[in-house]
Amino acid sequence: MAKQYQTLGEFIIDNQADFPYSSGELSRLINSIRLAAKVVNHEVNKAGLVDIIGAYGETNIQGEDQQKLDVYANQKFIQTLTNREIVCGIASEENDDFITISGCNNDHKNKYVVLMDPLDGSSNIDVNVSVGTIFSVYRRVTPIGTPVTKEDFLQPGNKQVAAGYIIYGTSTMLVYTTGHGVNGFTLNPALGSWYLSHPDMKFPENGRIYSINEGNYVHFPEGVKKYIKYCQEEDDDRPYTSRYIGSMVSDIHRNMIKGGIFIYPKSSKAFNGKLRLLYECNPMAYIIEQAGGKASDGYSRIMDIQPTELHQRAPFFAGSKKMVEKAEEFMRKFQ
Ligand code: AHM
Ligand code: MG
Repeated sequence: MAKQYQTLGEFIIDNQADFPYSSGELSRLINSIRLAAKVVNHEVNKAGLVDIIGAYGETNIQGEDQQKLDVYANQKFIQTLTNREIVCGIASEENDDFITISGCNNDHKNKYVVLMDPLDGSSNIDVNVSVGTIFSVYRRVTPIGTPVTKEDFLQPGNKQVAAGYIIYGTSTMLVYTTGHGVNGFTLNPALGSWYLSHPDMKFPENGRIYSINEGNYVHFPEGVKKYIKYCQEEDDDRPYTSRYIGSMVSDIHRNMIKGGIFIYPKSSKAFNGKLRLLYECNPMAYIIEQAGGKASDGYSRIMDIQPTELHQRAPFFAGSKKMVEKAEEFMRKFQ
């Protein structure tokens, strides 16, 4: 039960019983994430002040330039997650392969794997626009006591035990779910504490915002083109409003509060779209569904896709249930 002025620490303790497995473990895991988030937030906040913006000079597996803050955030999250005896493996957008964490006795006894995008929307850093961190947590499927394998990471989204995002925006928020609704905490930077500011977040069933990179219009499938035209038509509550930040975390966070749909479809240039299934689409889909929204690839549920690759991409249609259903209707009709 949400209480006024509750801190994240108090909230975790009060809600430990909600976690289906060992409650102490989840607390330690969320604790390490909240700590890394504070450290990264501190660095993101002074991005314009010190010489930390700009390209790092290397490219990641997707061939994209890595920004210095991407690398920094990646290191901080890996460090803090490694220090607690709870995570046995980490997969990150910034690492070609997954990382094995053996535990201090080198016994591979830890039970959870974390998949993350340490700094999503990082092209926005240089222009002082909100960025985010996304994380997804699974229980390992290989036997405890053995090193993690790819199988532990290639689980469908419906097997997630926790997921969340951090948004480094006008204020910094941590929003997460363990399968019992979605709660949002805002960081008080003076005190360094997270306070429950958005208890039991709900995606409005319908909305009036559509978020899509319309610059790619000519490359979109017919169903998406027709849906965009539908959003722009005059009728009842339409035309809708177009809002696209280019940071998925921020776009979806806004739509969750105001009601809307976020689409990153496949296109004639990118057959599976751009966003990564395991550490971008799945965790956001878990949060969205837990808040009463819907997330699909245009035809079926994102969280039911069986992954085959760590960095695989998926088309993403996510947000207010009625809007996603309408977009799917167009996808089916104009296949
Ligand atoms: P990134 O992980 O390399 O930052 O890319 C993901 C981001 C999303 O946050 C955002 O929705 C999308 O890329 C924007 O892409 P585009 O510029 O093609 O619209
Ligand atoms: Mg990303």
